[in-house]
Amino acid sequence: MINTQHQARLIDEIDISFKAGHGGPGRVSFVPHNPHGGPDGGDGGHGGDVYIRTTTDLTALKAFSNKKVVEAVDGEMGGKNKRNGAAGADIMVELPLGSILTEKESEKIIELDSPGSVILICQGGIGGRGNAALAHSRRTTPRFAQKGRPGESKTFLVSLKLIAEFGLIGLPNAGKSSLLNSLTNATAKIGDYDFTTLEPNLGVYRNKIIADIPGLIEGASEGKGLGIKFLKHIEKTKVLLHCIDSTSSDVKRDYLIVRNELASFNKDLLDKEEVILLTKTDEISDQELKAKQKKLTSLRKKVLPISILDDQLLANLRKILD
Ligand SMILES: Nc1nc2c(ncn2[C@@H]2O[C@H](COP(=O)(O)OP(=O)(O)OP(=O)(O)O)[C@@H](O)[C@H]2O)c(=O)[nH]1
Ligand SMILES: [Mg+2]
Repeated sequence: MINTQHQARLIDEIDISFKAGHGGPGRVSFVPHNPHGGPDGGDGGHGGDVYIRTTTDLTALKAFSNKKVVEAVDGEMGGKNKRNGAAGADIMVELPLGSILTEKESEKIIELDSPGSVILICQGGIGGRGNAALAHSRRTTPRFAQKGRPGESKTFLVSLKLIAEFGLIGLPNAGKSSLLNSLTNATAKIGDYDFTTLEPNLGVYRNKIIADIPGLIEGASEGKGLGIKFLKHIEKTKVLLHCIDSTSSDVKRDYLIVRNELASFNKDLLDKEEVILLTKTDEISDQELKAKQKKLTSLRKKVLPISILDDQLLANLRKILD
């Protein structure tokens, strides 16, 4: 679980059992008021299936904190007059993008890595045949019917590892969530104070996922601020978008603080492609911007001025994401 101070916690590991519906039993019945009418019991209905749909709502696991068993509906018993029983309703379960499902028994792994995709996780049992369907020339009046078959049932450990192509990182208040909202459909909370973001946010830009994670501070690797545990969510990203507030008095120091914390978590993060975004440039003069860009040149990284109030600068950033 990701530890946050004030807000609900983002659940990122949980056991969930899925149970598809049992097939309904077939019916034993005979055509009434007619001694030669024969059997007319209908088949049982199919048990409901359990499907999983991948959602970009990262908090979707919250729904399972009190409800760890998800069951589809059983099929109904077959009716008289050869009517089949109603099928049990299927159930659609939403799990967050980046979930890794490990089946407890088989240890088989399913990764949910494409938004909106739907998979059948547990198939409902077929309904039993009624005595009408069981009759044939040598057994014209069966006085029995089949039971339905049980639905599949599986238990998974669901653990969440965000899959994003781009990861927004930086000190608190650098403007990460504002950028996520400007670039994508996300509606992350924005605030002019540190640690507005307590849980990672995701946004989708042209089918590519951008993750915005809580701000890092010096000593985060020793647990300061919100810590660095959530850096696991950017381990899979291709490119880091490192936000540095251009109004800061020492942009290079800001950069190095965050890089140090990345290294403490996992040195491989340092080898990822990185673009430095000098944010909030509408708040400083052109001259000041030039001076600050110059301070960062020794890092040999691409440095891009950005402001959520400047469409041209935002367009420049979009080009990098395309
Ligand atoms: N003028 C100006 N203000 C900005 C810009 N981008 C962000 N801000 C402001 O900067 C403050 C911080 O923005 P956030 O997007 O919440 O920053 P963050 O990096 O996500 O912060 P944490 O979640 O605390 O780490 C807010 O008051 C924003 O309105 C910008 O381009 N120009
Ligand atoms: Mg934020």
